[in-house]
Amino acid sequence: MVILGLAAFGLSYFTTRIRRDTGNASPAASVPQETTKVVAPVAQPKSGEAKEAKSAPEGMVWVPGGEFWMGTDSKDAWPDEQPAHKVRVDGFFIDVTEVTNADFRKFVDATKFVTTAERAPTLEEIMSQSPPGTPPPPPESLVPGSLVFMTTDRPVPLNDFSQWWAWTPGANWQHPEGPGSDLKGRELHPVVHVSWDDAVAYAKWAGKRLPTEAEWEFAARGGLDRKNFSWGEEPPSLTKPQANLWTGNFPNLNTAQDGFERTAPVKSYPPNGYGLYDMAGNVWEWCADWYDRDAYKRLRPGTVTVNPAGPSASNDPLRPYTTQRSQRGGSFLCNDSYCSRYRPSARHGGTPDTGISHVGFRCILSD
Ligand SMILES: [Ca+2]
Repeated sequence: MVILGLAAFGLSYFTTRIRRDTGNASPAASVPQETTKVVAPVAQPKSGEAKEAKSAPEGMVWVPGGEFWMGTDSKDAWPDEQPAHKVRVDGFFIDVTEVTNADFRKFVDATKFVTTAERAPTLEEIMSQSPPGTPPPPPESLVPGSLVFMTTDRPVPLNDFSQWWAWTPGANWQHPEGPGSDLKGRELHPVVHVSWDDAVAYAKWAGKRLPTEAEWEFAARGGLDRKNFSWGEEPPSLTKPQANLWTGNFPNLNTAQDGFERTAPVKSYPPNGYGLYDMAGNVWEWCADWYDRDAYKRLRPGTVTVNPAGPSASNDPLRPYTTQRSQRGGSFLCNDSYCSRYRPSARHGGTPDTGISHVGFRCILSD
């Protein structure tokens, strides 16, 4: 709901994001530091691991635990991705795809759950995460809704995000572009306009949970070691697209050369080494962790962090009045001229009560 407040107050949320994104406009180029290798599990498979793999719940695969380099020191890295550091995670089952509209429909039908975007925000919720002195929004603006991406009709300065994000009353997971839009033909597209709170509620209903950032990144790398992308080192291809990104000139010209202008049905692009689809692009995916921009910098060099569950609190000096949960994977809006965060180490934060038209999630299951 905070998103409404941000829309009304000049979208400071997005100011922050754009400031960061446009500060790193160079394409994500190759950053190989070592030859490709599959990261082997650091321990012998647990007893029954083979059995677990065979009995994977429907729509999930088993990702064996292991040790890997989390983050990156690539020249394309954002400060929050640095430094690369050793992490070990236990094995887990993970959804092969992002949670789809059909999946989410089952949850809503079973529970009558009402998402954040379908509820009117309160003034208190908005003001609690606004800078001091922010004037309250007009009462008539306190209606259910969400932010929807709108292609502009001409090139616009990339520091003026209000050009392409439109506060849209009535936009929610069932109406991704607002009233008049629906999910017909999009049953297998990832659900969007879901807040972190919504994603957690779905996961609990499904008997699963959101992945930690470490689990998500380990899975996204697909067994490759220190590669720039979830598929290796080759940059995104227009002839054999590896992911649903933004092709053309952001935000006014989307050539959809990768096949899709907005979300794509899951499994539209090749899977990574673990058989996981859309770990790059399509929609950002919520993770369990609080977002801490400086989390990696606090680690003691030379140590291996085991099963990190993230910091105890959110931290982002660029957004001091908000709390944020982590998002990973980038979206169909990612373009190297604007946001190259479809790399597996790339990170992002979002207020947990905010859904938007390019953020979804997937779940994992572990002991
Ligand atoms: Ca696309």
